[in-house]
Amino acid sequence: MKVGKLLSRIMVGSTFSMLFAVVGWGNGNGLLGQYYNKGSSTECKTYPISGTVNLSRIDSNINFDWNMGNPGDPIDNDYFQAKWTGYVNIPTTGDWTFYTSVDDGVKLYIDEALLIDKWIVQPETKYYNTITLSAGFHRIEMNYYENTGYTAAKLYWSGPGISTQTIIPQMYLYTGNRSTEHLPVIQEYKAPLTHQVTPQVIPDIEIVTSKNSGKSPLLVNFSYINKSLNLKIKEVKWLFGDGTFSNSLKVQHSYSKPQSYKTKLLYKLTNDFVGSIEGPEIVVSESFQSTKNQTKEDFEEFKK
Ligand SMILES: [Ca+2]
Ligand SMILES: [Ca+2]
Repeated sequence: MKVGKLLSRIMVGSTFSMLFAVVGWGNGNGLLGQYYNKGSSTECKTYPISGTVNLSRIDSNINFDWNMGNPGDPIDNDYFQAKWTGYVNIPTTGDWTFYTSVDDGVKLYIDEALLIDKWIVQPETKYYNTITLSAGFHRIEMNYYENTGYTAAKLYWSGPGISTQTIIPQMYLYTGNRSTEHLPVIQEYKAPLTHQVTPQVIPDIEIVTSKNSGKSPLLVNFSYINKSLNLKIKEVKWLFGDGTFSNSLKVQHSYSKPQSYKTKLLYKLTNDFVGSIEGPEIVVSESFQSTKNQTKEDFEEFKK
């Protein structure tokens, strides 16, 4: 079928499934998940992962909270490793960000790039890194280990058309025959890799203000909620938008001049990550009492 004819059929709205069949999107089967019992702390930290595969299956995506448990029989609750391999089908060319949230260790590769390299014992921690990818299939490999205690492994992405972090859905993940139907054979990774960069932890911080508008003088309480796992805020700088600032974690600020103020929070985390968040715009309106020569109209306006 010619593309023009196909597109015209799509235009009439009845053949979307045919489009997916043609370009190969939307029918991913997941990634190959291979799990290894390692028996000791030393063994589970050994990389690269090798040895006997004790459990092999297709995982529709990587979105696991095993808590104090395990991925399934016969894998133990502690001291195991896992490797997920396959292809991710990138829908649109552009900058793609991959996020891992793991307890304990992780190494994430896209094609030949080692995007995230945190092969350490840690409580569940999220990291991300960005890579420019062309539309189509790219090799993906996530290596993982659990030492003791809690265990979790998740893989998210965001990119053109996917603005919020989302667990990579099954429809974009391919393994086995599903992937080789579309692909030339890609050789194994070569190490060391040239694309390695330091992964960053994503802070999850929300600004809380007591009010965002009101009449002068306006007193506003500024504070924040830190929802980042395992990360504490070490230093802050509140920018109130009127040229003044404060280094107090929680602070009250008084606005006098009627206008709107753009606020911002600069922060430094315990891992020395430095970031900033735009705060709400504070709108201060005229106080009736504080101004002279009020007209009756002003008074009516003030009452609203
Ligand atoms: Ca465990
Ligand atoms: Ca653990």
